[in-house]
Amino acid sequence: MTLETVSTRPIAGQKPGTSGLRKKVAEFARPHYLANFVQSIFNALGDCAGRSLVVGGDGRYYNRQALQLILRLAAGNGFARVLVGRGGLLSTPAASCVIRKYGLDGGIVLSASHNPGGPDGDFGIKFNGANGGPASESVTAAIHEASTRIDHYLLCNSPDIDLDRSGSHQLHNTTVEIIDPVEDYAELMASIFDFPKIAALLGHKRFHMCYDAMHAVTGPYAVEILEHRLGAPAGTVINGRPLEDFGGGHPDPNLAHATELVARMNSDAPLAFGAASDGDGDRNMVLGSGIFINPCDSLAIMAANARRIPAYADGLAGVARSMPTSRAVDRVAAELDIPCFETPTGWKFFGNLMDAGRITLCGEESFGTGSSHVREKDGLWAVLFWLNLVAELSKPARTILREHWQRYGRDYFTRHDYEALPAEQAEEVMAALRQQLPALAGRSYHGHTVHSADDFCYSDPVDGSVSAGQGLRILFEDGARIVFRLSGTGTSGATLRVYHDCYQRDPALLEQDPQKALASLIAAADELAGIRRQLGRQQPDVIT
Ligand code: G16
Repeated sequence: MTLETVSTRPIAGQKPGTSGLRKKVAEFARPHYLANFVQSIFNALGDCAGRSLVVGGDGRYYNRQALQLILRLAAGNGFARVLVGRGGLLSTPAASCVIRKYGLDGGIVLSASHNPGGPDGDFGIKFNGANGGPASESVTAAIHEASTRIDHYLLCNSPDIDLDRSGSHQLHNTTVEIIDPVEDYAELMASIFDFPKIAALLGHKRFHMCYDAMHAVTGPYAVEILEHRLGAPAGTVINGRPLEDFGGGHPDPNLAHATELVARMNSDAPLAFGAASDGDGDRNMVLGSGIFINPCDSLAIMAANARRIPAYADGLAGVARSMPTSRAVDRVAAELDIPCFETPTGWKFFGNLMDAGRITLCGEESFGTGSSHVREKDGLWAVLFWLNLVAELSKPARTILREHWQRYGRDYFTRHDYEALPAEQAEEVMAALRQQLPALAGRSYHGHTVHSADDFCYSDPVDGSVSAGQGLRILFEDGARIVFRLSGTGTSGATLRVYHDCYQRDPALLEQDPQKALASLIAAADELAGIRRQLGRQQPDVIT
């Protein structure tokens, strides 16, 4: 096995977005593309000799080829130890778990999350640090900077290794260990939740549930945990086999894409509980019988009931949510008298708060909730949290949700996405809106008078770093809010996200369709940004 230095040149556009570098498969498969980026990660880290890493992915098309190349690069760069999930699989939260459990220096996760896969689909790569969490903005900036200066990468000329069998391989000075991707994570879950109680619930003859793994990475995790360890009937997990193209589906756990789950929930024999996860297993959607539990509400309910879960029995240090997420959790935090932080979109912003012990739970409207057990959002963890709660409270999920609204009021929330916009046009709309911000206070739009407006800027309370330009916020005098921002995870053109939320306390008005409850705010957003007028879009592509 020889080591080789391969000459290369910088490739434009290797700038990580909200969550790593996401591009079309065809782009990643271009000569030197992946090797350049991985070497740039290693260059940003400094001397890699003797360091350790975990590598795995969501199993999408190109996962295996990418893994083999990354192992050669890791060996070329002198890593001492690389752990790899068997079959090349590791969910994002499981990778975080492995980094923390084995004290590794970091990890590389191959995934484009909920984006579709296959030869014409998307691929992605992200780097997590020694705390198990997504690289901070300063690290991703250093990686991008390295990618603009790269002139060679270091490769070990070794044959492909068998990813499907557990065991050890030696690539030059690097020991590669193929590990069970599920075991460590399943053990962690058993240490957090009351497994016997959940098992009793799942064994109850009147409790029927369904978990849709969407042919993505959580299939093996859900089968092991829900069916094998907790005794749910075989078949509880549907679409459980990870496929390179996710079976042609879009592994995004929402009402539009988790169609099989939604059909089962609404069938003649409706289920009591349903859940789904995304491509890499960090997102979750939770459904009660006949009801969708909005992720913002889910976070608030978790915070309000955390003490009922064994791992959180002593209470929460604090909570956090991303800025566009509704303020439902803020109300719970106020009642519990614990701190509540508002961060920019992106899980990486929660890491410092968790490492400093300032928060225990956090979440985002984008179907992500998690806790300090790892440093990623965690789909299956959220599902187990809900099951534990249903078992502990002896109440259906829908009742838990309704009682929460009765007690705290309801934060109606909806996000409208306008996808594949010409990037320039989207930037123009945002720039025009940004310019208007100082003049908006006092103006009325469809019955809502603007109280204040700004471009969200976050100062990290732990390290003092400042992240500006994180979304345009329009706050209204009646407490309603609209947020506009461009997505940092898309791969075609630009995606404009418009977030709307308003608060309702009237007990008689808590069960409305959010699109109706927010109709005047949706109209206000259109007028403010000129979505129909300037973008020529009559309706959003996706509503969540
Ligand atoms: C990633 C980030 C999340 C973020 C989401 C959407 O999730 O980890 O923090 O909320 O993207 O980001 P954007 O609005 O910029 O597209 P995932 O599940 O895609 O990795």
